[in-house]
Amino acid sequence: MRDIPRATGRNRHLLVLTIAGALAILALWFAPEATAASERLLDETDNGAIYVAGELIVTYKEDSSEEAPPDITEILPEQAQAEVADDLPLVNTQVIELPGIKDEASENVREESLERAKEALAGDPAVEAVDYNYVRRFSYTPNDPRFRDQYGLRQIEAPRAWDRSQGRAKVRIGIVDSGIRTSHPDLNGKLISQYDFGNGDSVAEDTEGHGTHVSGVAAAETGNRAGVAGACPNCKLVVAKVDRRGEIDAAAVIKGINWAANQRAKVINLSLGAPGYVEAEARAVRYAQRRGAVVVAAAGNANSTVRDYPAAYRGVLAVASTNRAGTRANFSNKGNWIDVAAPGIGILSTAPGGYTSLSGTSFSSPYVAGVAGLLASQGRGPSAISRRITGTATDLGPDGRDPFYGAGRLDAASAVGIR
Ligand SMILES: [Ca+2]
Ligand SMILES: [Ca+2]
Ligand SMILES: [Ca+2]
Ligand SMILES: [Ca+2]
Repeated sequence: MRDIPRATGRNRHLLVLTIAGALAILALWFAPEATAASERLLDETDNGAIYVAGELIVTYKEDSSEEAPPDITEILPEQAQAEVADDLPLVNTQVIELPGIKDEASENVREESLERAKEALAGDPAVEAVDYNYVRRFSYTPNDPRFRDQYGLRQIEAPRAWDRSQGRAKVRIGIVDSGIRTSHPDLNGKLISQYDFGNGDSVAEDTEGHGTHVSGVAAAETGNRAGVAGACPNCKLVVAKVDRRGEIDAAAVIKGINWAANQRAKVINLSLGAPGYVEAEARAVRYAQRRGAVVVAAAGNANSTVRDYPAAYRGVLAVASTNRAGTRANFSNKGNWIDVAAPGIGILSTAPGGYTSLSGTSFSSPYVAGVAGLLASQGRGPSAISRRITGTATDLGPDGRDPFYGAGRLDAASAVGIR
């Protein structure tokens, strides 16, 4: 009755170890700098409530409060390795941790084992109640005054995602674009490094306003009581300027991608493109991926099925635009090479002289890049991030993957693991 069903038999253990070993190797391969297990392992009840895996809150009967609580851990079988993790004497309660259950690889086995343990403990006469250590959250709404005008962040469920993760400052998003206004009050703490490949100097001044806007969509200073919020509030930026007076060529883009990868960007955003395949550019994308960066690109604004590059290179997340109503923006390119969609009409963000609203797939792409930054902050590598972004998108238009929305509209909350 009290037996906790976990991995039974030696073969099962070996299998679990082998899988764990393989996963560890994969994790290293995809994310050499990933800090795995940076967040607590969470499980879920049948009705969707989320709790800390392998933990129980045991509350003793009030009349036993004069005495020390009984050693409740003895009730459980040895494999559960139950131990008291915390005492809460004012409510006559202990937090019990069960590493033998927590370390179980299978979510189902973990959940069933903990339920058994919960029932076993609840049967003890000294025990009043046994509960899961349910997760509670801050309801984070940023204090940035213009946040109310950022419908795009609400549409992609960014505020709910931020309850789970606001990103980490060690995660750098590479912006390969027209540069950045570094003195902007909503960007001035964000820049790690910059280079100007258009003019061949070390200052990526933004004369177009495009890169400043894109930078803000991805990672504007958030929660600073100023201006707008960014999709990845805590991510930092490395910015490559690749235009010269607004003109861009593939050679400059290649240099920008290479540089951003070498600056250890975990995400590279390319809000630029046009038709015309360049092998070296495809190779620059592969180099960046090998260095641990996920590459995200605007699908283009020609309302065309002709492939835009870099968006259509293999492995790049090609981002189409949706509007405020949640349907396709009429300029957005289409085709089976589109991966995902994000808001792209009337997007408010940082401008060299303040703030402005702009439209285009250029401003959809950095939403995806920002959410990729949240996912990189959770320790995921480029392939996992791509799969996560497309796998959790909200299906729009024709059922399933389609040429207009790809997998659907970006859902930041689902992507970071909030259901
Ligand atoms: Ca310059
Ligand atoms: Ca702000
Ligand atoms: Ca793609
Ligand atoms: Ca669809």
